[in-house]
Amino acid sequence: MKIIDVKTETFHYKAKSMRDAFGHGHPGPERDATETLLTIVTDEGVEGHCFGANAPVINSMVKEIIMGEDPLFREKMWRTLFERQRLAIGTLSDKVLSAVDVALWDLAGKAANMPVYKLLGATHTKVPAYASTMCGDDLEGGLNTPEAYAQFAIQCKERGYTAFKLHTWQPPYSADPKRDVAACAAVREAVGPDMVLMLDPYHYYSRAQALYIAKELEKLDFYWMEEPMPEQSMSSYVWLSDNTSLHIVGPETAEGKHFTRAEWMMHNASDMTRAGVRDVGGITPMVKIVHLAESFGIQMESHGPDLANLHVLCSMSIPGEYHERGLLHPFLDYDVPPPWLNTLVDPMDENGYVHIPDGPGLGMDINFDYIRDNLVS
Ligand code: LLH
Ligand code: MG
Repeated sequence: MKIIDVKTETFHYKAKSMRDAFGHGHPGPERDATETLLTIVTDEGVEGHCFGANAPVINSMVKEIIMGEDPLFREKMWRTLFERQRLAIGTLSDKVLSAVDVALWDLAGKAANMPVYKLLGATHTKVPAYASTMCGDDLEGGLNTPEAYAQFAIQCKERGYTAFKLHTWQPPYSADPKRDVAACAAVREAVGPDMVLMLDPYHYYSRAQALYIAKELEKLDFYWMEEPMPEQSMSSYVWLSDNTSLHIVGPETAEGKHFTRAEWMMHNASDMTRAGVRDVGGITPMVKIVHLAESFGIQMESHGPDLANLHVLCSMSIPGEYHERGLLHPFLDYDVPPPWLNTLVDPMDENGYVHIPDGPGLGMDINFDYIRDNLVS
């Protein structure tokens, strides 16, 4: 089998959320937006897909590297793209590597007529999800006060979630450790002792501020906290983990793929490691992190609602406990699929479990008619 084409199709849709000046998502007025589908085509008619591709970089850099290759030589192509990044890190990002690698896994699954999680070696068909909120805002009825988080947590509990993660306030809204703790306390009070709770606060607190929050979360019986300080400073995380019994999760956004996760594990910088396909450059490096974590007896919690993460999670023997479902907000309905998909990639039952699609490859049910009808000319 050979790759004979690498296509990107960019299409219009109406978005109901927007990004603020710091890049955080919030609900917003309906606006025109675009999405891009990457398709890797073979001479045997088997194709692999991934959404969220960067069309200019795929077309100008990736295409010439993978054209003509056997699509099952994923490791070879991933390694070539990784080495190519050294002199092109500004353009050939880990997100681009991820889109290519995920499309190649989708293709491999379709060629084998098997879902990716079974190709990897399955352990589960369903995993618990946590409700992962958007960051705090100042919207009336939104996530503007500790009480608003408490009300939303009750709503999520009623929907079936057994776990809830607060993303609290970040600039342009004022980040404040005391308000974060107040929101966490209000949520614990509202949902009772059994719901699993996590916090992902402002990512640039000092050590003292992060430790203050951690100590308060110990009292509130929180499960974990992630990214309260810049992850470039691994020693800050070694220090924080040493000083609290709260589980510290990371790194999430630190660059460096499985290499960085290995360093953090070696230095006991966190209690649970973290990876998402888009952060680390695809399923291929993420599986390396999973095996590394298993070898050290460390839990790996996946980042982001990507279907590819779910496939990795459903093939892990050491947890990987939760699927991150979100980002959620009282104004938005997460259970409606985007117009380019006929069904949700992570449907959740009333007991808070997400079930993995069992179709070949990633198992996405793509609405190709919608894409064709809305192509950017
Ligand atoms: O800063 C944010 O908007 C969130 O932290 C976001 O990146 C989210 O994806 C996250 O960290 N989830 O765990
Ligand atoms: Mg996070």
